[in-house]
Amino acid sequence: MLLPTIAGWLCFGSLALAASIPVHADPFPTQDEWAKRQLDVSACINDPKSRACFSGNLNISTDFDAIPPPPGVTVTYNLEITNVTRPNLDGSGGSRLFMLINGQYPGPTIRAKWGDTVVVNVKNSLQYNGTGLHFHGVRQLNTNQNDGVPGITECPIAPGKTRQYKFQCTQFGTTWYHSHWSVQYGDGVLGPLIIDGPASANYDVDLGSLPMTEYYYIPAFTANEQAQHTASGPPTPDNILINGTHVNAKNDNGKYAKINVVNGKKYRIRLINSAVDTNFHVSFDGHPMTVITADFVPIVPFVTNQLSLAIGQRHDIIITANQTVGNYWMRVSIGTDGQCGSNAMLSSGKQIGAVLHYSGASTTDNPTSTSTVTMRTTCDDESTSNLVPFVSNQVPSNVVTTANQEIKFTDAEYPDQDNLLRWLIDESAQNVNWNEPTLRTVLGGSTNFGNNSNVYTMNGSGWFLWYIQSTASVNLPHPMHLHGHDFYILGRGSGTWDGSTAGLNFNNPTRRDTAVLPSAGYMLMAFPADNPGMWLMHCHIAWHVSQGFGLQFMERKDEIKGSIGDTSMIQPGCDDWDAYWPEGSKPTAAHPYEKDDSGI
Ligand SMILES: *[C@@H]1O[C@H](CO)[C@@H](O)[C@H](O)[C@H]1NC(C)=O
Ligand SMILES: *[C@@H]1O[C@H](CO)[C@@H](O)[C@H](O)[C@H]1NC(C)=O
Ligand SMILES: *[C@@H]1O[C@H](CO)[C@@H](O)[C@H](O)[C@H]1NC(C)=O
Ligand SMILES: *[C@@H]1O[C@H](CO)[C@@H](O)[C@H](O)[C@H]1NC(C)=O
Ligand SMILES: *[C@@H]1O[C@H](CO)[C@@H](O)[C@H](O)[C@H]1NC(C)=O
Ligand SMILES: *[C@@H]1O[C@H](CO)[C@@H](O)[C@H](O)[C@H]1NC(C)=O
Ligand SMILES: *[C@@H]1O[C@H](CO)[C@@H](O)[C@H](O)[C@H]1NC(C)=O
Ligand SMILES: [Cu+2]
Repeated sequence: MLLPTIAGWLCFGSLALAASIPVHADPFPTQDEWAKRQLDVSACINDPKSRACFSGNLNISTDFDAIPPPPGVTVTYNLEITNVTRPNLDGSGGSRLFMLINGQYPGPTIRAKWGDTVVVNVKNSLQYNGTGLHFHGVRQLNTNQNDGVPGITECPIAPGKTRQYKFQCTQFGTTWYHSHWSVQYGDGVLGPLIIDGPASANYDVDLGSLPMTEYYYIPAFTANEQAQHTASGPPTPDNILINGTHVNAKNDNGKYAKINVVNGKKYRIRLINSAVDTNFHVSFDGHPMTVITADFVPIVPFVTNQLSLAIGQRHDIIITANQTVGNYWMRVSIGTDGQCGSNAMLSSGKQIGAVLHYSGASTTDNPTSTSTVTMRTTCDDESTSNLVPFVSNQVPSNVVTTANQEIKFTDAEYPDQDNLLRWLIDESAQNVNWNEPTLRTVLGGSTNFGNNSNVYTMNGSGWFLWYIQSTASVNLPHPMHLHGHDFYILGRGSGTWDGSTAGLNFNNPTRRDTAVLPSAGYMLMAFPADNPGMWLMHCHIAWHVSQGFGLQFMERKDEIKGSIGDTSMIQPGCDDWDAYWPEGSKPTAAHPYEKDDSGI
């Protein structure tokens, strides 16, 4: 199905080339060098000089879409979601409502190895909200029922109830998990997810994840109400949080996140944009970044002094601590061009970012480092020309003539409802029914989905090309995220796609799970129908998916039931939800609030 053009070890491994080439190859070999090497598999361990190896014959040349890893061990996490009132995380004084996992922000890091099975037991201890956890970018191969999307793959977890999620890690790298219930992750229900595996460049130390978000002093549910009405529009964030902390504009009680390094070593840092409405660009003073992933996909390493991340995207980077011992700024700039966002910190005069701290340097002084980098303020993600997948795959060019399907994206404003804004997919704002998840409907043999389910059919096992064409009157770029797949970006641009293959890339195009649809433009997304299920695709601006910017693919409907295994948890979950929130019910003492958005 996915034919590697760079043959990798699959084809060249048996050639008796220089058997004497050591496994501990430094500098890191190029793709071609990897392909030509005959390595001693038993010696191929993942250490600072051989990060391409993992274990056995699993390595960076293994196509994880084509070859699932052998099963590893099972790792189990127990997560409890509670609503709490806490002081503001940037030390600005005052407090606000949060919804936290095990009482912490960000939530606990879930960590497993490539091939392992992750089990997550979730308890909803919120007072008045449903919940559900989605593992962003995880392929969930043949486990659609564990994708964690209320109204699509499950009923929400009712207050006081529990739910177990279980999936195998067929990919490796960095991601995050978050609530997919309305805008709830904006109030704190999220955490990093790391799957250890090989890498496309060497490093000494893995520093773990660095989630970045904007920060509001008001709860996300309050901000969401404002964002839905164009008269007010989305509120301006008050600050940002990097790894859960930042200084604030008002006083100096907050603190910058510290990234701790020792002179002479190479560090891997896993950057995650976990925001609800903000595009970030990052740069380290005096420390160029070697970028090794685009979402879960390992890429041919490239070196840059600034890097862009749209919401939901991840980039793993390597920096070398080879400057004079001291403190250096990690600078973060915010996408503000074309009205894609703002932040109250921008006018504070304080540096937005974090501190790269060398062992031996002052632990109290802020950096005095300077930068020659002009930070971008665009609302886009990293250029696809920089993001070349390490395992090279071809997209069949006839995907353009056989299966391309347009998704028309527009918007509507309702003056009689206080200028309510809705985003429309082929004229329909998505609105899920929490009581009737579409997966359960399909498993029951029906396709009688509710209005505004926005279901698109993918029959058969071939390649599909979907293209989103935006002619919305409110012109904004949108970070589009697909569940259950990485998609191949054949092309994107402003204006209207003319339907021709001119300028499209079929030869190892960037593939990832989130990419930005340009303002008033188009994006062509190709992927094979190799994972039966009901898969959401949506804008990852939390306000926008809440306002209807979502659809779902019904992929190989007739094979879903036979391929996804145990679905016995769905009905009890729905029974619990129906008891808490009967279908069509008006607010009650138990659930005092209305559902007034898409539900996801
Ligand atoms: C690397 O992976 C490829 C594809 O999975 C495999 O054929 C090859 O034997 C592996 N090589 C080593 C040294 O592990
Ligand atoms: C939990 O949330 C409710 C409102 O939804 C609030 O009344 C209650 O005080 C919250 N509990 C805490 C500990 O913040
Ligand atoms: C969820 O809880 C928040 C905070 O208590 C509240 O503002 C919101 O209305 C609730 N949503 C629903 C649908 O109950
Ligand atoms: C972010 O914080 C976590 C928890 O304290 C820590 O383990 C991790 O190393 C930090 N990330 C970076 C890149 O420093
Ligand atoms: C420090 O490391 C970077 C990136 O690895 C490299 O480009 C640069 O030449 C090194 N600088 C010094 C002073 O060694
Ligand atoms: C769905 O839409 C149709 C056509 O607009 C309408 O007649 C019907 O009442 C709607 N059903 C529900 C449950 O809202
Ligand atoms: C998909 O297959 C079903 C039969 O399972 C058929 O009813 C439907 O029309 C097909 N849809 C498309 C878009 O090909
Ligand atoms: Cu959007």
